[in-house]
Amino acid sequence: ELSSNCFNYGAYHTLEAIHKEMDNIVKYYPRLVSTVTIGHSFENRSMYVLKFSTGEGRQRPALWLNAGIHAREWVSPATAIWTARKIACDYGKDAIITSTLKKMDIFVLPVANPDGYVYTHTHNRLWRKTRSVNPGSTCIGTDPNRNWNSSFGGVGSIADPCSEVYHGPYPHSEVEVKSVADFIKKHGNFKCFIDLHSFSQMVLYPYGYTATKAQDADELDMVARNTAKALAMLSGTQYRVGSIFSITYAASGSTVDWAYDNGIKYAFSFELRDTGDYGFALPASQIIPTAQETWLGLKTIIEHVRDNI
Ligand code: PAY
Ligand code: ZN
Repeated sequence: ELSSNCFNYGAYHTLEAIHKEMDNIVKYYPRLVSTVTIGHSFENRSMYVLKFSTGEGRQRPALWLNAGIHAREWVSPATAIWTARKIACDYGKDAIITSTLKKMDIFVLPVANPDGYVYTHTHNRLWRKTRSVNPGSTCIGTDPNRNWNSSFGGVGSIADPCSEVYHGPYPHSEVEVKSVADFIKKHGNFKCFIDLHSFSQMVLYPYGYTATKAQDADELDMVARNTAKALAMLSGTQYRVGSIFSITYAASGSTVDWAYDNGIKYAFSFELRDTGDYGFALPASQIIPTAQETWLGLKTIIEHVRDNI
């Protein structure tokens, strides 16, 4: 179990260290895990994905775990890499994970906005967006969670490149978003998409762009409630549940709305710890407790997906 490994899961890491740890996981679990480079960022960093697969065939039903789309939400990549290791360790031991991987593949993208993530280490801890250049503006970056082709440019996104919720010049203008979207469309058999953000402690489902209920809202709400319940079992952490629009605010062009409107019924977004005491600067001492409780929630979703596809 990664015995000769010196990666500390209870600390925040650079992009380089996270990518190295992904290679390390593959080294220890080569029959289960492999890496896939699905593209490159604006500044040419790898969009580096872990693929968990036990089965034959190329387009098995699949689940996508997305993290770090917003650069400053550091507990998201930290939780994703912890989760990746957990999946690898638990395969063959945990009944839910083992049976799920018999039937489905799992893809984990721990840092979906690598340029932004690096920038939060080198220049500005609170950077949110990508680092793409906006012609005609001195302001940098697009909000990748407003850049998807789902009600692009609608309510809760802003046309000003200087805004934190700038939607970008056109849908999937951000190569980081396009890489994920293209991979998922080409694959064609994703059943579940989970996007990890922080902070606020919420399990969210579509829509963000409208108050209108999603067709599957009742089922998604039930799953999200069970997810929050399971998550709270570990240490009582309370999560709120609802659609993005109803319990946060309007957000057009968001990741999970795109997933949902492209046929991925089980689309959820987590807002991880905390509720604002530390906010984005969640102390590293809370990484493992966050990842552990989140895992109970994720397993609730995974089990439901396994049984309903
Ligand atoms: O998770 O997709 C979601 C909801 C919308 C998020 C967004 O604005 O993109 C909510 C915020 C986020 O995680 O980016 C919440 C945080 C605290 C923020 O920056 O306002
Ligand atoms: Zn976010």
